[in-house]
Amino acid sequence: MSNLKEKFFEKSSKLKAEVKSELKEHGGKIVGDVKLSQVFGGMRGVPSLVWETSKLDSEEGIRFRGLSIPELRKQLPTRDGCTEPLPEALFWLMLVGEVPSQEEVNWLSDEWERRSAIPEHTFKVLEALPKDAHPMTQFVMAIASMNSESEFVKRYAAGMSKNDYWDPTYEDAMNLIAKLPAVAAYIYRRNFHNGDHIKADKSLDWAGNYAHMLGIDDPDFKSLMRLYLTIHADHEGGNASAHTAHLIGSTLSDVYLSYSGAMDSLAGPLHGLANQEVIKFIFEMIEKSGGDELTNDQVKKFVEDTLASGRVIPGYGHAVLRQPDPRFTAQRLFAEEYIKDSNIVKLVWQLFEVVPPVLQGLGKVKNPWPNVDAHSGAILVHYGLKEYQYYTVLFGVSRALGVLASACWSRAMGFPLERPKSVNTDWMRSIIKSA
Ligand code: CMX
Repeated sequence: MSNLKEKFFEKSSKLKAEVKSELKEHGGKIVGDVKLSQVFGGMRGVPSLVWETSKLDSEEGIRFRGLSIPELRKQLPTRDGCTEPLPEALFWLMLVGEVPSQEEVNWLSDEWERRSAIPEHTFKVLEALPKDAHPMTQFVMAIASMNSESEFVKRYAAGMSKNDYWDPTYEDAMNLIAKLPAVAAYIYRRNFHNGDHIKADKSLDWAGNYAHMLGIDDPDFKSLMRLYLTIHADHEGGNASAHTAHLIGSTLSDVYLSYSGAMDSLAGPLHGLANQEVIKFIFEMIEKSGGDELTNDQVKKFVEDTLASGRVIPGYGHAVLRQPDPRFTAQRLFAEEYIKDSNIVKLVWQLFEVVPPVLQGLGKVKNPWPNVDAHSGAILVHYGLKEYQYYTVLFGVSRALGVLASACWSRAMGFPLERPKSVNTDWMRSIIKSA
């Protein structure tokens, strides 16, 4: 057994036993009230999920096993002279709660490379789809098609004990994460580079190799990908994609199917697809305003016109956050260091000045600040990745790290089938009457 798997087994078995006895004694403790407005309002703030890998604070933003994004950038191992953290290191941290050593991270890069082969039929599934099928449609189908490889499915069919569920889930999670960059790069090259595919460079790390297979070998772009794939990796359990994976996984569906479902959720414009919507919005603004050097008044007019047409401002607002998203700030710092002269990046910064007061003025938007999706596209455009229909796939490659580390925990802890109570409007009226 590898060091990582062994550590995970030790830690999860210990926590499982502790939680079992704590729940035995304290399981009846009341943890909060639920308001009717929450039942009808997308369950905001209702505590109903357990997620070990990260925790979101509305003011401070995300912490991965207690570490903020600036702390990750300082503490996680790096490589090749790049100062950005390696996503491998974040996965290790999320899975076992420890910052890995350089040697452990190098082991994980090699381990994912070793597991990265993609079944031949997955390419056939992709090739059967029209070239104009949205990249997220292709990503979802490719991931689902790889469930032929699931160790969990094989062992369940052979009659596995509940106590062993964690083991093939760990194997599936590691295998799926290892395969995602090559699948995602295949979709990109198929759609936008005439199917001129690029072989993996086995000497590179997970993110660096993904950049290479996309066809962008600039070392700065590799640094960006390491940062990008780190900061998008997890946002606690209640966000739509993570929650979808958790729900599907709770039926004992394997991680290929549950992660494919997660990607269906990520593909909505209120969630991960917002990254493509942001750059589309910026391109429209440039086209309508007649150039990419605009005054704040021109930017404001475009924002107000968008709102007046009944649309949202993509990249702004959040269901939990009430401050600028630290993932936005991390990308801004990157852009300030590497590409501060890009006009599109400058437009992102102008939007940051203009949008919050306009949204505040509407009097209903709970969070007028930028989220993670407000910045990413402008940086990608700078490095030549202009095909914005593809952007959510990048997000999806990253999100696997947190969601699949959490899937391991869910299996190890033995979490049950998820089954919340639904109600109808008659129930709501009876509650109002009885009050
Ligand atoms: N532009 C215009 N209106 C907005 C807005 C925005 N960016 N954000 C919120 N609002 C509106 C809502 O549509 C809602 O209006 P109605 O009452 O007329 O329906 C009102 O303000 C209250 O919404 P809220 O409680 O502040 O926000 P929610 O928790 O309901 O929704 C989110 C959160 C992200 C869906 C919303 O802010 C939004 O639509 N943002 C734009 C899309 C986006 O960037 N999504 C990406 C989020 C990050 C991610 O998951 O990747």
